[in-house]
Amino acid sequence: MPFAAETAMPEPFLSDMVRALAAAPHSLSPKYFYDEQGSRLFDRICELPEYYPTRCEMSVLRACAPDIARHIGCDAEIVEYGAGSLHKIRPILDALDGPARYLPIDISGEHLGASARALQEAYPEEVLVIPIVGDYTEDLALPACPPRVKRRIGFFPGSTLGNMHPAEALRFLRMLRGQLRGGALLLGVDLIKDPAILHAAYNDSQGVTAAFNLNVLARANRELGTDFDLDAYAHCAFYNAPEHRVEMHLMCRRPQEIHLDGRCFRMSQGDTLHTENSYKFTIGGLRTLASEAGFVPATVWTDPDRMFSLHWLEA
Ligand code: AVJ
Repeated sequence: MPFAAETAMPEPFLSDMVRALAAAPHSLSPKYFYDEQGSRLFDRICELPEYYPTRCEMSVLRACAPDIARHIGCDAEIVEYGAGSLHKIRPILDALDGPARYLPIDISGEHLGASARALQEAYPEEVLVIPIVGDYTEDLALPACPPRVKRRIGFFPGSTLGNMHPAEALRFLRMLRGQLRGGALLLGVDLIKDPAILHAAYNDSQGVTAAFNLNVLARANRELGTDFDLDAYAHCAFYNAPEHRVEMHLMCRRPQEIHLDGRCFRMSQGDTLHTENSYKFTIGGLRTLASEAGFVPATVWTDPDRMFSLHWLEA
């Protein structure tokens, strides 16, 4: 029964939103972007001309798939953290010569279920797809490996690591190392580059990133019964060079009262809800971070323009 995805624990969206509104500076985890609507908007972001990370990472994955497949070997189990639409595993599956088990973990259950079914149909022989609905930032108990599986390979593409503060990233990598011991982690991270390129990637001309950012308020209205006036908030994204990160905020354009859980919260004009950090890395900086987490950094693959990097980290 590969598609009886395990039911996720209810997420603490309500308590996190209350906390975000109660204390300044207001900030909310970017994981709340990814409901059905948000996951669809994110897929559209990945197609935008300005949003280079997905394209660059896919080009590295395609170009280096044979070498990556050699690193993985056969009879491996691949666990993808925050798997989304399951596009990125395809070049790897195409290049693998032995059978594999593939465990995509994602918080958006329906999106994952549909993507997992499509992938399983496309690779009926080559791979067994076992979707897991859950929050991969928590130390989920993964199903035990069958005896045939030699080692577990983590796959964490998309520079999602960049959503975490450095201390949090270190803690998360340590947890992954615990899950992958004896195997390896294939980690994709975005690289520091011309701030104009970074700025454009998060301020696209079609406004899809703005819609993605604002969707978290729409989601709160739908799921928590808040009364955010979406029109009163502006998408705001910029590169914070000293911190090496792109920040996304929702900026309040006029004074607001927000009702939630029997309480009333106020936001003034110019106040922001900080919705995401997207840290950018140097290759050396990432390797140092990985070493601190207990990994042994090995091969690095990049595109010719060094926009994006994929790291093979022995666990
Ligand atoms: C999927 C978290 C890597 O930070 O670039 C895209 C999400 N936010 N546009 C990123 C995102 C705005 C993306 N990550």
